[in-house]
Amino acid sequence: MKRFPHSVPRSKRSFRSLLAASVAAVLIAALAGAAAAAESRPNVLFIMADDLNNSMGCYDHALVKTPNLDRLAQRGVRFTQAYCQFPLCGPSRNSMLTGLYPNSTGILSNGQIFRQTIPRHKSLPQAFRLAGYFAGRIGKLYHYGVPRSIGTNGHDDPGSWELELNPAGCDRLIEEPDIFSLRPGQFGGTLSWHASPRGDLLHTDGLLASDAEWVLDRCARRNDRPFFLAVGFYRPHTPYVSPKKYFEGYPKERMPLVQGVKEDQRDVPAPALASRHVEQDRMTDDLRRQAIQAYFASITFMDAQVGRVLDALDRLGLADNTIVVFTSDHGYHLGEHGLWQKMSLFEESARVPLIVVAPGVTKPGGVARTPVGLVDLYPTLAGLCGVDAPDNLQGQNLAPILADPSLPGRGWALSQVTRGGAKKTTFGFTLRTSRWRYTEWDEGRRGRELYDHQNDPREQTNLADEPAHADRVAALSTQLRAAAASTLPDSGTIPSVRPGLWLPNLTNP
Ligand SMILES: [Ca+2]
Ligand SMILES: [Ca+2]
Repeated sequence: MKRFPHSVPRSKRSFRSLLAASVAAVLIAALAGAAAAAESRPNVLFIMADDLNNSMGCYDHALVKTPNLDRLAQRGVRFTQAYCQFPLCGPSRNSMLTGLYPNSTGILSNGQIFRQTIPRHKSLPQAFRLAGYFAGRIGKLYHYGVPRSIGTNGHDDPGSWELELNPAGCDRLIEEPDIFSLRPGQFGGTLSWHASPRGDLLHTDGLLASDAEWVLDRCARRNDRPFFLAVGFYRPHTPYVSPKKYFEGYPKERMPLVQGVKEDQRDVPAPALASRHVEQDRMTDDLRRQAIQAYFASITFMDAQVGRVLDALDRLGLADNTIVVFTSDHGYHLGEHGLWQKMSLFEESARVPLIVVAPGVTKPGGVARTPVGLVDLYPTLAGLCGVDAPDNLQGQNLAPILADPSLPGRGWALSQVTRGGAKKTTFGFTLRTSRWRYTEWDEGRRGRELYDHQNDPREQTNLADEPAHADRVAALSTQLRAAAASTLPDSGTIPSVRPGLWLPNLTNP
């Protein structure tokens, strides 16, 4: 006859109940583990600035104050040699968000979207959305005409998001008549600025940060799905409008002017300087100082708004499980080589800030000095989050470098730009290695440039025609052409923009 439990000696009984309790605990732990596994995929907070070069505190700029981005950099890895693939909003953003070089997106100018060339390609946020993430966008991720399209979806891709927010602030809706411009009435394509009497919260970027706080709060309370939240600030893109107090942090007389431009330009091939604007050549030193002051003020204003978003992430307890990326779509000239704005292949225009904080992967205060590209972000984020990515992505996964910033990775970055009109387009390609920048215009037919960053970080002396560097030029040319060839799709040709596909309708707000 079987013994009843009451006859079991006390010690054994407690052993059995312990065993049962342990089994239950293991089961509960396993179930909880499965649930945790589903929920523990990290969130992504993808923050961009527009037209921001590396004028930031954490990139050792002597004047520009970016305390919030500096503190973000302290939490993770700062890349000192990150480059865009095309120094213009639309081509750069389409490349970054598709994980393909411009030669494979076919987007080589503004006002277009990759759905017009490769409509079936899965974008970065779309991949997250289809993997069960909540994917949202606030502000500018794909191209926008700034400032005209602020308040609209811009040249957006609806398939990328399930939430889009497009705030428009006083900079767009009230103060445009007050903005000074080198070309009166035009604000986006030329230098223009305004010290606003209104406070942060009334400006478009202030509204963006408020919207981000609101969305993050919702994500924190409804944490059944991880999120991919993209926040695209508009500053410091022209017009450089920010509250007056930010201008006061940069006394005009202290703004640095580039000297020796005429001498510098002598060894530069003409296409390298073709992004010049006549009205910018004619600026007085006083106007130059005003422009730089306003650009720097816009950066610090944007930084303050980023700080509000990062504070929300901390306050809501999301920081420990959220990957944060901060970058810009391309760099920016402030008079170097006689150039302003973008569309050049010099360092100031091709280089971007890039900060990545990946909890459990990055360590605080990391600095990666190897060349990387914005095209690398898609495979990196998809890899970190276990999200299925298309097979044809062309960037490298930066996860090993995030874990160990001393690793060399691929070791080069490639950027390109177009010259000439739509009917007679030629390309400039530039290859950046850790030491050298090598550039070819129209496959060398319209000039070459070689700069030694170890001895010439401002790219003042073009060494391409120096006999002493002939072997180096030949080797870099071979490397550049192989890299450029690798940016084409399998068909070998750049996809053309096809009419009849998605064409956003832009209206003023
Ligand atoms: Ca831009
Ligand atoms: Ca020069």
